[in-house]
Amino acid sequence: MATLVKTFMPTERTFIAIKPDGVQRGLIGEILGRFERKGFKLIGLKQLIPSRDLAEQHYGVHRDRPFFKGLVDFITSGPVIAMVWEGDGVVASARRLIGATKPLESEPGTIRGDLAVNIGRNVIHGSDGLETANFEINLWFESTELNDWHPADQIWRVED
Ligand code: D4T
Repeated sequence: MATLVKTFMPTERTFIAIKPDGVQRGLIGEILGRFERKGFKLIGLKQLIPSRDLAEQHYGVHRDRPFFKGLVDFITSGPVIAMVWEGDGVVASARRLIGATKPLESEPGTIRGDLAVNIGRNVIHGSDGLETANFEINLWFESTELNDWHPADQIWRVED
């Protein structure tokens, strides 16, 4: 029974957000289920309507792009589901689960490939690298909003 009481090392974390179109279209459960079924661990989740300041910081790298204002208008237009997911390789894996930025080029089986058609309404965001993930988690969440916990079935997901 020693394997049942092993301690789990902290692992990688990523920031995922269901955008206002995903919330309005009733896709929250569908999207959460895909990350749960994959075997990643949800350690933070909240619904909020992002402030303009938060949205502009989040999309700061796109500040000079022509779509920036429309993007900020869109992301602040209604509730967003902000999440932190944890697991080995979760940053890159989440990007694969999400699919390409342009939904018409996303593979079937991915979230955008199955659920979206338009780049400006692509239902979900996922951090594009480890550094971005750390920045975005700190931007959207207080550390007290994140929970360390051990799923009861963890030994069936991760080998010793
Ligand atoms: P996000 O950041 O929303 O997960 O998207 P990606 O990481 O997949 O893609 P991105 O940073 O290049 O784009 C951010 C965001 O801007 C929208 N967008 C992008 C847009 O409306 N028009 C465009 O031409 C581009 C390139 C969609 C996603």
